[in-house]
Amino acid sequence: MRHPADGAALPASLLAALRAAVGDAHCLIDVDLRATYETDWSRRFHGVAAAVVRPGSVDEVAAVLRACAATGTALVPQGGNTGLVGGSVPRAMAPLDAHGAPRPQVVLSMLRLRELEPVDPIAGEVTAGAGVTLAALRDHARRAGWDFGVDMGSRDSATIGGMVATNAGGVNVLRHGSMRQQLVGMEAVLADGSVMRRLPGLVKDNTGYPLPALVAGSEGTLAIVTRVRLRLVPLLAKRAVALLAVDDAGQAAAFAAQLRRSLSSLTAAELFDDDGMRLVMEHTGAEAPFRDPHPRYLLVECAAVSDPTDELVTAVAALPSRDAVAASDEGGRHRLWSLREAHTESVNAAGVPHKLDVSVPIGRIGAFDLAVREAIGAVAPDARIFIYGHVGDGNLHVNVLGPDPDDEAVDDAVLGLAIASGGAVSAEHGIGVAKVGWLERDRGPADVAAMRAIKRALDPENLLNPGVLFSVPGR
Ligand code: 2HG
Ligand code: ZN
Repeated sequence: MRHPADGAALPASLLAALRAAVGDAHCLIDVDLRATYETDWSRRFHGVAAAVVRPGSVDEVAAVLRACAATGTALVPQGGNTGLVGGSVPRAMAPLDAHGAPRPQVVLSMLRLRELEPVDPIAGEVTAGAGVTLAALRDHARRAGWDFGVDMGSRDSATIGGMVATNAGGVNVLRHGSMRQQLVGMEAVLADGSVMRRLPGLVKDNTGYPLPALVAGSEGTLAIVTRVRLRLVPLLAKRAVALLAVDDAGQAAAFAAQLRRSLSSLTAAELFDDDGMRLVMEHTGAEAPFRDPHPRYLLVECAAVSDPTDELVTAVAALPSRDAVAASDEGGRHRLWSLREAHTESVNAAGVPHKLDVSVPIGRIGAFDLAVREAIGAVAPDARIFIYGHVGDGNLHVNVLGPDPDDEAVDDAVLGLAIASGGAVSAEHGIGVAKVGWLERDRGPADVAAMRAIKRALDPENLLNPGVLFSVPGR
């Protein structure tokens, strides 16, 4: 059996404690068994874990945290490992202890916490374990006549715990909000191994600080989410999708706004460019939706109790788009959606991308889309640029292929422009390790000091995901 090659060795007493906590079979130290937990989905971020532990209950999570706390071991929580900012894999440079020695990093895989309770039909809520995938939750809700308000392309792998920890957004934010808005309660293990449990399913509960809302989006730095209580939304089974060819991102945003006003059934408004669509077509073999290429595309979806096709087609026809197609049968909707949803895998198949997930005031999306291409061209003239995202809520995913993964010039150009445009350096993917240097430039010193104070109060030894959000000394 091969063992970690990293300098940060796992003390024998800790290994014994971890094995006692989760069982030998779920404490992985063999190099090959650890491998998939050590590299992120984009292949841009990787590090060495001294061990990967796979607890099967909240008590086992608590036991792991107590064992790591006793030895100052860093914990890297991981769900489906679909994050895109390096927050769910070990740091490439292990964090150092007070004596300057590398601290071992243990990956805490939450995939075994898969319990899904029956839907509460009166409250319209469900309690789900952190390791339940989004697809499993959605199917479960639908079987009970409800739906879940958040959806995204990585639904088969992304887990509910990871999605809460990162406050994931996805394609339906303009209708239902992001993960934080779905939270009715949470169970989470704190750094000292104690358990915060707020799962009664109360829609209104103003009893003290809203800790679940704070843990949501904290990227595993404040607590380990083990279970959540989630609100469900009505199941709107009739759907229609339209794809509009447009001049630019500004026109896409203006059309999306008009559709939001005229269509109460609108659930999504997504943007992509022609280079992205060609890449997707090459990668997936999809057919072109229009005879001629167009600069940008706007994909919109409506969902309702009764068929929304007519109202969508009427509203789209009233817009001066370059061209438009619509589909309401499942195959046609899927074909149009996959032109947008297959962007991430298509970009990944073409290289190791720089992924800049930025938020921009919606009214400035058109100007930003043009300016950011120029800014990237100035620092990386040969780069391939693909810009897609959730135009209905101002979230663009700027993907750049070409520059070395460690070359930060493109990241600096894009993120600097996002701030200068009144936007944010992260819309939905988080800060992770990728944007640590940008937290203070975006939020300002007072804001970050308050965040650090919260971190110190809840995790004084910096055990939980060190190196994410805030920089720490590394090797
Ligand atoms: C999406 O909206 C995801 O498809 C991934 O947030 C974005 O590939 C990306 O950069
Ligand atoms: Zn997205």
